[in-house]
Amino acid sequence: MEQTKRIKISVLTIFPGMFDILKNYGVIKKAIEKELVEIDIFNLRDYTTDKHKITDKPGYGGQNGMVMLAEPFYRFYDEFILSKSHKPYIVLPSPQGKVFNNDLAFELAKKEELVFFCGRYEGIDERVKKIVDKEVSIGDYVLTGGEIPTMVIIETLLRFLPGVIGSKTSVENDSFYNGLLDHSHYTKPQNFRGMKVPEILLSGNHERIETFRKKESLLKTILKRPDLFIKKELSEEEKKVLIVLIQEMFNENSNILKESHDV
Ligand code: 6GU
Repeated sequence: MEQTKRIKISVLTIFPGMFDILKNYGVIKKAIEKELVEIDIFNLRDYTTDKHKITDKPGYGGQNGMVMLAEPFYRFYDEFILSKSHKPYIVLPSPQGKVFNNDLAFELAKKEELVFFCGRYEGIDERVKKIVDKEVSIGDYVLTGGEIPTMVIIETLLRFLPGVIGSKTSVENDSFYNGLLDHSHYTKPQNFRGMKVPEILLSGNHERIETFRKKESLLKTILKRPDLFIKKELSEEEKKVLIVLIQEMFNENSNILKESHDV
């Protein structure tokens, strides 16, 4: 039995309804049902102080656009966070944050409790950042709010919780987990519109299949994401697979070697 770890996630947003999409489908819905994760959505408007429940005002300094007020975030912090014995880890999705990747998702998945502050419009009053543990960006482009990035981050980190994805090996084989892209996948039929499944996958020889997949993973990474390959520390086994791959290429195409000698 894999050890069960539970994680509690709270989200503060002016659009609570957006998170129905995250909570009501597929793997995350099942994870909630299995009580591996609790996801609670809080409406930022419930933490405003005026009768119109205003969450933003024009920014100081003559800039265009609205800035989200610090007060509702601090009220949530005082009421919800300070009351706890263990302080949750607060994430602020923002284009100015550390760029999100699998390693950061893995780190976040280790926390017992996470809170996401979703900003909108031009931004959030800078003073909110004082109570934030980490600003996280999902890439070098700008979205109108933190809700979709929050969902991206939650979905990614939940895949690392034991029990959320059916088998541990399918998470470990995923792209990026070991610094390489995933190998290709096929299902029935064996011949689809003239395109055949590689024979080796039908052979039943698990060792050869494993080597074939490692070769594919290495080759795909080199060809499609050389930046990842440069950062990758190769294991002895991976080096052996690469050697065989290169040997095979040169055996079939031995001209390359000859030409380079002829120069
Ligand atoms: Cl986390 N927020 C917003 N608003 N835009 C982004 C982002 C986050 N990451 C990339 N672009």
